[in-house]
Amino acid sequence: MRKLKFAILGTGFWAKYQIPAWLMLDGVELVALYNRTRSKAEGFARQFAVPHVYDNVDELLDRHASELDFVDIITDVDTHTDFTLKAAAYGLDVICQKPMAPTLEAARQMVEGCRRAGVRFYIHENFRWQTPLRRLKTVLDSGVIGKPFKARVSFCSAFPVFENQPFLAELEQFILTDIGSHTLDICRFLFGEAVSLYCQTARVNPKIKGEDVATVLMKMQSGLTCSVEMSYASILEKEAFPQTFVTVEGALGSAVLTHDYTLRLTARNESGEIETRQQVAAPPQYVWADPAYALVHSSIVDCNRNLLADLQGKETAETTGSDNFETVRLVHTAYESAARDKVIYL
Ligand code: 89Y
Repeated sequence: MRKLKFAILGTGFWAKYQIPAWLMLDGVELVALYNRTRSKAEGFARQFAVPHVYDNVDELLDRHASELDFVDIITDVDTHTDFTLKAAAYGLDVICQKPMAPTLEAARQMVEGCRRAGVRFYIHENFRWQTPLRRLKTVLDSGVIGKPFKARVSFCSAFPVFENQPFLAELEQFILTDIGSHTLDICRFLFGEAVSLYCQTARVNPKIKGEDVATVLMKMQSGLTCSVEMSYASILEKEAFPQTFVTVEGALGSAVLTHDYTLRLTARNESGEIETRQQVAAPPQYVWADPAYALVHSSIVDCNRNLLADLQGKETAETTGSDNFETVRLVHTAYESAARDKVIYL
């Protein structure tokens, strides 16, 4: 099968992992890099033998659109809409990092713009591709704990996230866009769509602009109630970054995803006694991954593989633009709920 040619727009923190993750897959060829600071893109080009470097997106698209199949946008959120629509205007398929856009309206423009241009549009949303979460989904789908009626999804940490990603401290809307995009997507992945949502937020760290704590309560279409907590202000006995913990209670048992990728299943055994079984769903290890982020970085490979399979017409992508629009809707509904202190019906 012909290799799909692509360009990466943005060579900041995430490109360090996104590029080697792409290079693990057969079927793609990285042709060009863009970064507003050219020297950074040049460094990556030398490291990964990428032939072309630009500090102007229009120039890159103008020169290479005819040979490219898609672009992978890994810039900060403020440029996502502009770059997506530019690439779509050249007839290129687009992959864009989460969060899709700074506002729901901008996200709508991106989905609509790509649809009108007749190009495929995907969001690189990788948390749902983490090994322990995939294992949990398999367990829930097996029916072993029966119909889930209640769940808790938790991402609480004191990891110094602003050291590696200083721009996060400048966001007026921080944790719901940065981590809520992931945790609320995990809820959709595991439990389907929501019908109502209530949210409270707080800012504990005085050095950042946005909220660093959020608690969301959702009623899902299935009837399940789901509480989602996220925080970067949580000084806990055992730091767990970047793990998401999940507890699901079903009519026949419960599933608990906890520290160190441990999944505990509790249900009645054949003799009717309640029994807990444990398994460990550790992520694959890659030499290029930062050990502190290994769980997240390894999931980039599986996310990219799924998007590539869709581009090649072999599989359906999970995180298309229109699917992820529903996650963006939850994020912004959460802000609205917190601002109005009201339950919002979706
Ligand atoms: O930006 C975030 C992400 O997508 O995963 C973890 C992170 O790097 C910090 O919250």
